[in-house]
Amino acid sequence: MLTQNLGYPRIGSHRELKKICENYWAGKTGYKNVLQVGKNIRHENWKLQQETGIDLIPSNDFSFYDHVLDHSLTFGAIPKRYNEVILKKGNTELDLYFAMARGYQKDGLDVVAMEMTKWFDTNYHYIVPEFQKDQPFKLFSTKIIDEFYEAKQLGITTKPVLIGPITYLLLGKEKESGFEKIDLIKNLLPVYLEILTRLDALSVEYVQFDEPFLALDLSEKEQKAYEYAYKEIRKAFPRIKLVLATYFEGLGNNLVLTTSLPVNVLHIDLVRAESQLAEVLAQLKENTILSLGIVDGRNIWKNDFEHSIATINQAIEKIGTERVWIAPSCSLIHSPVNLENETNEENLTAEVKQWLAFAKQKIAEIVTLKKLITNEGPASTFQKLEENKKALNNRKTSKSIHNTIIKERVANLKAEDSERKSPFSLRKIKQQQLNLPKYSTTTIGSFPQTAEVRSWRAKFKNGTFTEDEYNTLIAEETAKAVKWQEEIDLDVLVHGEFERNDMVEYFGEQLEGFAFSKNGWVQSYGSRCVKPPIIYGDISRPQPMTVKWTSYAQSLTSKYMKGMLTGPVTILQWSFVRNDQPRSETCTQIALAIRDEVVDLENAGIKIIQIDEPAIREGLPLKKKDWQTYLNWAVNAFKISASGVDDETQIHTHMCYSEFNDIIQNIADMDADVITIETSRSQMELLDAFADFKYPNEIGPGVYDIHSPRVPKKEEMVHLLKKAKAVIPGDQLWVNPDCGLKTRGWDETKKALIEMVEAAKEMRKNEAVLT
Ligand code: THG
Ligand code: ZN
Repeated sequence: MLTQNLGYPRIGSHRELKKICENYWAGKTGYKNVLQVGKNIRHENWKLQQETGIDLIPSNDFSFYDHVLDHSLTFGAIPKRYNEVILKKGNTELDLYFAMARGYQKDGLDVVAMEMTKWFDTNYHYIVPEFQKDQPFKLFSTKIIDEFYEAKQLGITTKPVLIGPITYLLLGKEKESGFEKIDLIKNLLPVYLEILTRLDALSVEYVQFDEPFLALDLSEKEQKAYEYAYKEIRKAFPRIKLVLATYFEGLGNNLVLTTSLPVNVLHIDLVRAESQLAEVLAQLKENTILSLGIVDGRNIWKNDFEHSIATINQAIEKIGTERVWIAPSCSLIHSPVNLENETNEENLTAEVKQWLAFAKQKIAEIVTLKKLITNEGPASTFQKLEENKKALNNRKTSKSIHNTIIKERVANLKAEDSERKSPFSLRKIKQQQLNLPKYSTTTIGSFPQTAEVRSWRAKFKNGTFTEDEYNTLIAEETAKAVKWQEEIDLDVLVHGEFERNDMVEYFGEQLEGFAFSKNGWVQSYGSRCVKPPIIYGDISRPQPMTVKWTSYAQSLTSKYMKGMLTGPVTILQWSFVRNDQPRSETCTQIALAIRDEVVDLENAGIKIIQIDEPAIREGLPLKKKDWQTYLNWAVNAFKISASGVDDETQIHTHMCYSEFNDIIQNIADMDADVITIETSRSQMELLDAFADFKYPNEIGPGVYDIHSPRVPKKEEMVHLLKKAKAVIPGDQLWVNPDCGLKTRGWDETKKALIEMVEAAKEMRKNEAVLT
């Protein structure tokens, strides 16, 4: 029996990677320092895993920005537009790499970044590979070989990790027509073989191929491609031990295919799909080793040792100890790094802390489980089992988890609680009393979170500022933002969210049933991280969360101030969620808390309230057969949160980061009076889904991309609005940016919004002339 890890967090235990990269991008540090920090993080991670006693330690799991982008560079899948970046004297491979990740605007060049999208159903974003017809591949970056060698110099023979060839292709995007990306396998495979040749020369023993697509729905052609690719690899390298890693779902319909692939070790996710164990054991080929993904890589709860031991023994009984390995369910990049860094009782009480395990603790759990099974550990190992039982029992019986009032409220929900009083057609008439112009202008909610605003919050948290001092500064900043929005003549204003850190964390901190860490950072994309709140108990709202700042902002203006809330599905999706009840139950509890907030805002005189749901699409199950169940409870949760108000109160929602074509019916079912969506990067293509569907409610298609500092011109936005108007009646349209502006600077924000308001005015003027 061996233990293996599939991947360790690479941000560093104190976000060292973020800091060095951002300094490098700002021109504040040199290339060598960046490489050195990367090296330090890798060494630290390898040593830690070695000392803990993990048998197979991964390499190539490190990345300066994103591991999918690493592969594109490795395979030489570099879009042509970066040629000039490569040719520029003095640019290194790292500069090219960051150019692909973030775009390149200097030396008179202006090259856009590659697209980014969500990694399966996680909150991690990867850089999408771009494929042309006949896309050539060649070994360009030798990162994987270099890192294997680097570890070997330290005396550690690692298990290099590669994204498998089929998953790599399926993650990419066809940038021209006339081919299918899966057919590129013939061009791609030789590069894999070359990498394996080089690793072979360095006496590699195990190589891990990540193929999460084996846990999704596959076409027949894709299944054939799997058979082809692994047969070729096996044929070329009979000696190297191949580890095939699947995760995030069960193998389902791909069970027979997967177990027939000629690999030495098959890894399966038993956290997401515990019930697949028996069928996999029954189907497994005679000599294949089964790696049990038993420690949750996607959540922060301590492993249940007793339960895991029973599962492991079930496998051992069937195939013997030698053929059973123990592992985390997936790479640990989705876990925060180290629970030991949580020393602040105010954030995380000792009670909750004893229920948790971050990446470092999960590694130790895997080793302990092996010792318990094989009986090879010291006597103290058994004490660990007792401690584990005690901690789990403490959680099960904790008084802070259960709240009978909220449980009863959920149980007593009626169908009418998730319906507005009247249908939209009637609400629309009543909402005419808001007297908003055609093509009303608004923003999505957040204004720039400048370094200064962040520093106030940091000073307040560390005690340098009193609460009064902090509140005064936030109030001034809010007042400035309100005044400025009035000056440029926006129709519906926002307060700017200067008091908020993150749109999920901010609510988590104010709700009962949530805990939050001080250092529990998880990579979201590149250098950007999030600190997901931890939902450990029944959720309730002890007091209003946003009424004070929203009312204050409303008191400064006679225009409408939009109340800004995060929706229940997004709060659920971007938090670590309790595993002792269904997600749907937790989501409904959050929905009730948000509903109460919406009603309180209405009572405070707020007429327009936005409930953001950017994560509703990414919450979709990975297999289509599970979609409807999810959509039913997710849409219902949103409706519970939105339906406590009168018809005259206008409910907005906002969505981004996804394609909506396949769930347009469900978006309509949410029945928000207005939806604002990200559309500008696709030049309004996305709106076609809404048009084809004859989406009945109002829509604000984003008219400019907020992910870039570029200031759009009025004419561009008028052009997009005309495009929108060609498919959606003008009186259904709003005018707004694609998304919140918190990552932007003030200068470009101001310029862009002035142009945007002018664009809306031009639309109105044109139509006035016509009638
Ligand atoms: N919040 C959460 N998840 C998200 C987003 C979010 N997932 C999708 C998308 N938005 C990801 N985008 C971002 C954008 C910015 C940042 C993180 C994710 C960000 N993070 C700060 C950083 O890394 O410096 C830290 C934030 C903080 O100080 O709390 O800027 O908006 N949950
Ligand atoms: Zn958005």
